[in-house]
Amino acid sequence: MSVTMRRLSRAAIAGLVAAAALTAAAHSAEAADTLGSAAAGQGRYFGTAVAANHLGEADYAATLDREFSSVTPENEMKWDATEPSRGTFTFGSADRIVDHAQTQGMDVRGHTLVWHSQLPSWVSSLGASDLRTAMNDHINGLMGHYKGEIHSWDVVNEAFQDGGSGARRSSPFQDKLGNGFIEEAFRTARAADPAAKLCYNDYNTDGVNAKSNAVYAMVKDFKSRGVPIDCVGFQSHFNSNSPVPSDYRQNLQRFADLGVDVQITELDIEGSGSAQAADYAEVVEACLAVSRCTGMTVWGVTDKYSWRSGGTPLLFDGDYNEKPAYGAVLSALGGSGDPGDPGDPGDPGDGTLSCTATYTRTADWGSGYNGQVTITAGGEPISSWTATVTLPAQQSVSALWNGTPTWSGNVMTVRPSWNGTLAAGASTGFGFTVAKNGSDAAPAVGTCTAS
Ligand code: 9MR
Repeated sequence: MSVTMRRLSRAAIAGLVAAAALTAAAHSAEAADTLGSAAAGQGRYFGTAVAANHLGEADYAATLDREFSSVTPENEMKWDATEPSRGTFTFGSADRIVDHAQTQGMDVRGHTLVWHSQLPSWVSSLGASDLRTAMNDHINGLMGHYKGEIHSWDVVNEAFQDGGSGARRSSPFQDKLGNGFIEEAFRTARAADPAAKLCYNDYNTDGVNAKSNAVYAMVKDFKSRGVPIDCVGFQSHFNSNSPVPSDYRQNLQRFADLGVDVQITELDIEGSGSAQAADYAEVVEACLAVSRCTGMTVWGVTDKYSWRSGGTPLLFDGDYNEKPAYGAVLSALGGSGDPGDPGDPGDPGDGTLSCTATYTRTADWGSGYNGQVTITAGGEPISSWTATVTLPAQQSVSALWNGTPTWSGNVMTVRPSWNGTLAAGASTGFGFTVAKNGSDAAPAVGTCTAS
């Protein structure tokens, strides 16, 4: 689609956008009972990553449209999706997301212009001078197509190495263009769409550490020399190996003090139940405590489509039920649940019984291992649960505790032995011992059902 066509289509839906915005405003005036409306009450946006190929799924679209006020295309604006061969731009999937967001009155975050990953091989094989031209052409191509339609762009993504050195990551851009590529990308981006906020985005920069210190030094230098940068994105992918840092708020604040906005751009926290809920609340509270933290984005709508789906890191389970983490975020945002509202499936009091099942390997001795499945009730108390575990064909289970299994081929269906009754948000679990018989693959845990 050409830039001109995109502008025409935007004009055509302008009326719809205005109508949707009015509806959203009326809704938030009634009760801040969704993430987006509660965040708006705090002067923030609450967004999610979105995949174009799920927009046709009714529950996905309904949850997205009800709860979120901003979207980030999860993959559709990346270089491999938008310029798979030089000078040929393909915007179909990204346009679907942007059009959907606009009809719902949502903001759009652009992700991402210059990144070493999801980069077509034609880019990596260019020589320095051609690469510089290609980088600027790519920025101009994307930002021109969406000019005036993107709230914030992740101009450069993940340009620093992990670990203690604070060095730049090796990439075609870094290796061929040197440190100056980041500055050049930001200058090109500012000229391409002066209305968009220009962000640097990275992970493992959420606390004060060598990597965040290096990004901090770069932003400080950019601000002192007038290089155009407006915001820093903190991806915030957390799990037990990389928990929410205790100095998270302090780190956000020190960047804000440099004169840039900060945004939480890809939040997800592996886990379940009240522990996961508490971690989510901590992140939201940190953002709200920093006046220049302008919004938060979770990295997906539902656990079932998360890039870390095994870790159930999001706010809605695979059946779109609100998890305890959802309630914790909503209440940290100052919102209130609305029991009985048919628009809020999974609210306490709505009668929807649900549970989630998450798997971890707790021990391994080469020829065998122990697995543990944690069952967590959703927003209602439950009296029983059922979880399925599919074992790799070679493996066999020699023992199982705290559950009652029935077998069909290599699929084990487990029901409670003594531990069926769970309060809302409470957890139990069962364990089992497996002989690998030559296969080290992990079992697959299916959807949990509650009664
Ligand atoms: O969630 C994205 C996943 O669908 C892709 O396969 C993956 C490929 O690189 O990228 C994921 O999103 C990443 C984001 O673009 C940048 N920060 C890390 C995210 C998780 O890997």
